[in-house]
Amino acid sequence: MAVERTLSIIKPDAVAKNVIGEIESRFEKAGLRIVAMKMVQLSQEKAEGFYAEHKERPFFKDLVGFMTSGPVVVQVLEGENAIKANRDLMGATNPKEAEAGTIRADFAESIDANAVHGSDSPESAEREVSYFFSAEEICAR
Ligand code: RTP
Ligand code: MG
Repeated sequence: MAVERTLSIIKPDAVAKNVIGEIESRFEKAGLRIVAMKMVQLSQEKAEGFYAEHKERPFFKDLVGFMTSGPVVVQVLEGENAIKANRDLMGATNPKEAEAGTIRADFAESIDANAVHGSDSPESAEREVSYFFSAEEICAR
């Protein structure tokens, strides 16, 4: 097993619900470490660039509108198989399909307001981590 880093975002709905700590706790209990973290209000441009892979999709405008609707917590999680481990903790994109006990099953309202983001591959993790953090902002153990 390999130690990986992945980008995690606590989305505006979960920040508004005041469940940042409960979500972080799930990462920590699963053995993932937070090695970089900040709370930010995304600009439209920053959100569009982040989700550029979806720019031709019908939900793109709503997605960008939602991601800029309030502050988010952006963080780097580190651990064994961190990319998949985080996706497993998150649950399915649509909370109605998310397994019981996952973050989206417990905290998300809808496919749009679905509480968290997690990188979906080593390539996207690398791109997404460097989209938000410089090397000096990541605190390696
Ligand atoms: P994320 O990127 O946010 O971690 O979510 P994901 O990998 O599970 O889903 P993805 O396919 O990358 O889609 C990104 C976000 O777009 C919204 N979405 N809406 N209405 C729809 O059919 C639809 N499909 C996707 C979701 O909020 C999803 O998290
Ligand atoms: Mg995705």
